[in-house]
Amino acid sequence: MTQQKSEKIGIAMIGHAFMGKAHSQAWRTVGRVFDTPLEPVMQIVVGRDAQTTADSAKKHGWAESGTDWREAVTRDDISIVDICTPGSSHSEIALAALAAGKHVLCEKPLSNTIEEALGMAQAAKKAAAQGIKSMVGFNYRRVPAITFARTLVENGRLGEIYHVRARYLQDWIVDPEFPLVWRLQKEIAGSGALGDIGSHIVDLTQYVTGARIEAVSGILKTFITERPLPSSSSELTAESEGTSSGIGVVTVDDAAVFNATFDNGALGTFEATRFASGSKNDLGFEVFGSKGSIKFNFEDMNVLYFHDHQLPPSEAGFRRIMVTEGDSHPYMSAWWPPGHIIGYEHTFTHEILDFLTDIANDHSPTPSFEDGLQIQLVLDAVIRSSANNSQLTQVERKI
Ligand code: SOE
Repeated sequence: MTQQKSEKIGIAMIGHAFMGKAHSQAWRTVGRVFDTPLEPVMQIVVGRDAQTTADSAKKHGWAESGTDWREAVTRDDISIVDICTPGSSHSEIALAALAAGKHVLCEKPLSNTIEEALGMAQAAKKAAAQGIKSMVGFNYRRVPAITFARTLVENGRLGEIYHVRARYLQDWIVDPEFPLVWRLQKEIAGSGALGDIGSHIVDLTQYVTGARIEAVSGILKTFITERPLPSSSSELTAESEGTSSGIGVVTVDDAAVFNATFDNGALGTFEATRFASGSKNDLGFEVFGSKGSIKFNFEDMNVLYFHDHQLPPSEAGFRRIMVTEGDSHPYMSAWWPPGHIIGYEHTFTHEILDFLTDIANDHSPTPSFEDGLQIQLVLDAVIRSSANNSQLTQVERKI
């Protein structure tokens, strides 16, 4: 099903916290920077509390606000549902939206359980036959330097891939007095650092290398097992509500480390932690191959380091490439002249540009819900490995 150029397309966004803010920025900006094939209409934002959602609508540029997502996803003036809620509600909302014939952009991770992720992937595949598109919001794929890294690998510039190393280091909960927010509650978040930030580095390394993780050996750790309950009831869960002492139990991992084997023969090492004191959002990866290697650090996100191993040893070493050349690097022609760098929020604009373009051109967006399911299966294998003395554990295939 293709839609005509510059046709308006109504958006309903469910959830308006950090990801809702990032997505709102992208919906506002995409048509003002890129020649989008469809003109997004920011029709309604839905949240749990009427007043805070109305305030968010006004601040972030939504025409309406509401508290009933079931009503929003069935409206005739809505064609895209953008899910920006915690993982516990992704499945219910996505299944309803797909059944209503809406295109769905769903934040990562796809869902908190394999069963739900499988159901979402199956529903998305069925809806795709009717021209309905769906995508998972792994936004870092849309960092120009990361898209460029994938191009280098695809063009054979790294040759045979031997090693993949990835990290995602944060430190926002090192303080034991940090409250028991929803990201630390299994029934809402599904898992801790593993699913929240580990999912990003699983997606990125598979995207850049084009390979898939086959088996893992992992360790999960919860450093601080109890925390003060948050003041706002919205952050409380059934389990923690009513706890007399004002202290709740942390039910997710604080850190995950795992080794991996890829189906292209490469070895992988992964670290995802919220206890790397001093590291705020240190996402990085390195890929080492027979003909060349790359290094990326999100804290210097406009740069990719590339080593061409075919150069004479006298010239060997990692070159610092500014990935800002509009004529040769992805997305950059729409922004600024070379060297005028972009930031975190631009990745969401690129993600939504690609989603709109795929809808308009009747192309299948990536990462798909099937890709999201496969990532959940990798995370599930890490959990099973950690529970089994870090035994090497096969990633199940349910696709
Ligand atoms: C919290 O760890 C978080 O907001 C993640 O949920 C996002 O996916 C990541 O991009 C930034 O950190």
